[in-house]
Amino acid sequence: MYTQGLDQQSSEDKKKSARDSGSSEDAAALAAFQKRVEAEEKIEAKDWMPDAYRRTLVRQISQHAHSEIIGMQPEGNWLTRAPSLKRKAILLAKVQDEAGHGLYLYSAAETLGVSREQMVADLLSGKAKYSSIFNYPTLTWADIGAIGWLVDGAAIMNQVPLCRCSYGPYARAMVRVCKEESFHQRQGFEIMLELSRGSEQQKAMAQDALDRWWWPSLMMFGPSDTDSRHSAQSMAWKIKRFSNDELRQKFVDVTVPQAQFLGLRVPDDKLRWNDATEHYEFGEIDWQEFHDVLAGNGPCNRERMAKRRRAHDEGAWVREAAEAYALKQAERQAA
Ligand code: BYC
Repeated sequence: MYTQGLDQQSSEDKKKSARDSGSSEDAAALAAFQKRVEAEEKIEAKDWMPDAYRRTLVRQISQHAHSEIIGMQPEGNWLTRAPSLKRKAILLAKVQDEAGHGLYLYSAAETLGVSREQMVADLLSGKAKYSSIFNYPTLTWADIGAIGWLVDGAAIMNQVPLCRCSYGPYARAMVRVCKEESFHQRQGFEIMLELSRGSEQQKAMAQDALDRWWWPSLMMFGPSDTDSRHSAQSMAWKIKRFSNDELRQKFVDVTVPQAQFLGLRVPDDKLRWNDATEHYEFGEIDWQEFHDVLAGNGPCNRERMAKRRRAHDEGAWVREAAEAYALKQAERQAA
């Protein structure tokens, strides 16, 4: 047993130094890994994986987790102003789900060897990104409808394929996240339906929310394929199953008929159905706006980060209490 352990250790060491030195064993390990990915085998936490695959996953999963956590803020803004007790209970459940998604995703990223503390530090220092969409304000109750309908709708389009991601822990976390996102999307659409069938003023609120959230929702899918620096490699590794533009197109094709059903106008003069391609054509996205938001200069970037930092500081006592409790439990068990 002991010898076998040593043998395994030394062969692992050999593999590692071969990888580090970029020798032919490195190429063999990469080829074997790619073969597993092609065969649709799930890669698990303890399996060998290329460093770049690990880094890509940590980047994407932690960005996804941060998006869920920051994403609680725009809707949280309406918890105390929801128009009825029922609406408040539904919204509260949705915002709590988002906290839960953040936690599953941090756990999935931790399986790759990064600590929660490190990920949170990267968010708070501004090093790590979160989704651009959460840097827009929620000005009226209709924005809560638009977020559920459009933002969660876009999230589902992007995340359902992630249930088939090659990395097992991420793929499995996404199954439950997607089920919950489905409920979120429906509650948003239902708010929009009620408003668009209501008074002229309510209908105008719904239209105004669609006007403000449409283009930022299209930006959620990321840069166009020609500018997406990670897509080609992430698709080869089967982390991503569709390109940014493919998912954006699917979203437009599904969502435009929903807007028509609501009797609302999508704010795009170039939007038209193409019989030949059987897709909607749509206007050019304002990529300057997207880059400004990513650079920290969106309408609410500073507010969102300031609130997150404050919440983190104010929660210090909870983390300390949990650590003290865990220590006490461990001491009791040891005794
Ligand atoms: N916002 O090469 P690309 C939710 C960055 S939360 C900000 O295409 P990739 C919800 C990208 O990170 C939903 N940054 O990258 C919660 C990269 O920068 P770095 C959040 C963006 O990774 C609460 C650079 O641009 N969903 O549903 O191949 C309430 C180049 O892009 C954005 C996820 O996180 C953006 N929109 O593709 C309601 C899904 N787009 O890292 C709802 C998981 C791109 O090189 N993530 N960037 O500095 C993904 O699927 C992919 O990471 C993306 C980007 C499609 C977003």
